[in-house]
This record gives sequence, C-alpha cells and structure tokens, in this order.
Amino acid sequence: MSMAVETTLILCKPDAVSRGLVGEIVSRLERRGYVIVAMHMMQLDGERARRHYQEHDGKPFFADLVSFITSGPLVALAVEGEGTIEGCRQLIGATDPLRAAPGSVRADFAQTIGRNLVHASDSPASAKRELEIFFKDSDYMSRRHDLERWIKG
Ligand code: IDP
Ligand code: MG
Repeated sequence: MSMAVETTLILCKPDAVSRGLVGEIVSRLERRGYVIVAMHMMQLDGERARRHYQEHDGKPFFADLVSFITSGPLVALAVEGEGTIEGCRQLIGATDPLRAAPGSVRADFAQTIGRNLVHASDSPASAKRELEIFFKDSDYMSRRHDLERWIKG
C-alpha cells in the first residue's frame, strides 16, 4: 500500500503548555517516526484563533474555544510523514477524552472536551488551510537537508 507523504498541523494547546506536557506530546510524534519540519511557541490573537476554528463559528462552544486557545502560549508544529494527517488524529485520540482510544494523548492525559490538550488537522484540505495560518514558507526546515548533515557529520 502506498500512502502520500503529508504535512499536518499540530497544536499543543495552552493547557498542554501550562501542564508541562509539550515534551510528552512532541516525543510521541517523534517516536511514531514523524518529522518536525517547523515549530514555534506563540500566543494567538482572537482574529487568528477565529480563522483557525472558522468551521465552528456559530456553535455554542465557539466563544469559549476562542477564549481558551488565546488564553496563553501554545506550541505549533508542522509534522511530516507517511499518512501523517490520519496518523496524528489516531495518536491524539477522539475529541472527547472519554471516547478517546486508550494510549492516545487525550485518553492518557485529558479529562474534558474543552481541555483536550492538542489539535491535529482532520483532512488534507484542513491541513493546508491551517498550516498557512501558522507558518510561512521560510519557516519550514528541509528534512533532506537535516538528514544530509547527519550523514556527512
Ligand atoms: P478536534 O479538535 O478533535 O478536531 P473539533 O470538533 O474540530 O475537534 O472541535 C475543535 C475543538 O473544540 C475541540 O478540540 C474541543 O476542544 C472543542 N470542542 C468541540 N466540541 C465541543 C463541545 O461540544 N463542547 C466544548 N468544546 C468542544
Ligand atoms: Mg477539528
């Protein structure tokens, strides 16, 4: 079976940063074999938060969601690998931690849907749209360049 190399957006949300779980989350991505190609810590403003979560505009939890995601620093990552979009969704688990598969980030570390620690894009179209909100072209480090440096020493 051949799958495409994809890039997806991961956010370690403000609860992950304040609980000291960024390393745990990043470590799980790395152990799965995914490659971090861009990463930064930032605090979102309301405009960017609403753009990121635009599909939820109008839902009852939207205001709380925007207020939470802007409440403190988060860590944004662009993560590359084979079938990474679906793979990262699997790794983080279902939106509601009570429904998340055991062994997933949300099942292992979260209790409630409103504080579920991590975001991962849910489709190729979402990944493309969301990555553009967080990263510009020059933010991306080339995976090939990194491998060549290790080989040459
Ligand atoms: P996802 O993060 O698993 O993709 P979405 O349905 O896209 O889930 O929702 C985005 C975020 O909004 C969720 O991660 C969660 O924090 C929050 N959220 C979703 N549904 C609810 C809800 O019914 N009540 C409160 N917060 C919710
Ligand atoms: Mg979503």
